Amino acid sequence: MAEGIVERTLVLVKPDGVKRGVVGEILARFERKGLKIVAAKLVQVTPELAARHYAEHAEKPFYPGLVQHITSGPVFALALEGRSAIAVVRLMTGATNPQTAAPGTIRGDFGLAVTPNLIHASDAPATAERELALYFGPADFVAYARSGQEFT
Ligand code: D4T
Repeated sequence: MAEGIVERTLVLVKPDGVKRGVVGEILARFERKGLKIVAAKLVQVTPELAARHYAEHAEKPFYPGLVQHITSGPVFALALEGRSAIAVVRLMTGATNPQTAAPGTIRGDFGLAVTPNLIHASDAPATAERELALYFGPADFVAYARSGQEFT
């Protein structure tokens, strides 16, 4: 019955989420869904790391504000693993603008403003691979079996 290949994806709870104290609530949603935490840490993003992470947006008008926000405090970086994890996490994240993100999604349930939109989630396999390598080294990943894995 299991469908979809097992993938890894990067999630960042952005500084607004960390400062508001909703890391636990966000993490709980992913755990409840059946995704496995395979690496996690609190990171103070430097301007250099922000520039590498958001290189594709460098020419966009919102870029300076985006870099200012992501470097304004710690992010909680999380590597999640599971079947179709990239698409599943994007669905749970919701649309970029929390004002139009569907209720039930993280952005739809927790926010109102687009720059402090709570979380970042990788959008494709190549992006996930590149972004995971920005925040984690090979030694950060831990292998273990989640109980109940036969149902996910
Ligand atoms: P990420 O990549 O962070 O999961 O966000 P999305 O995939 O949903 O959205 P995106 O790449 O278009 O934007 C990246 C990041 O920029 C912020 N942003 C975006 C902003 O501050 N102002 C804006 O007008 C837009 C479009 C929010 C997410």
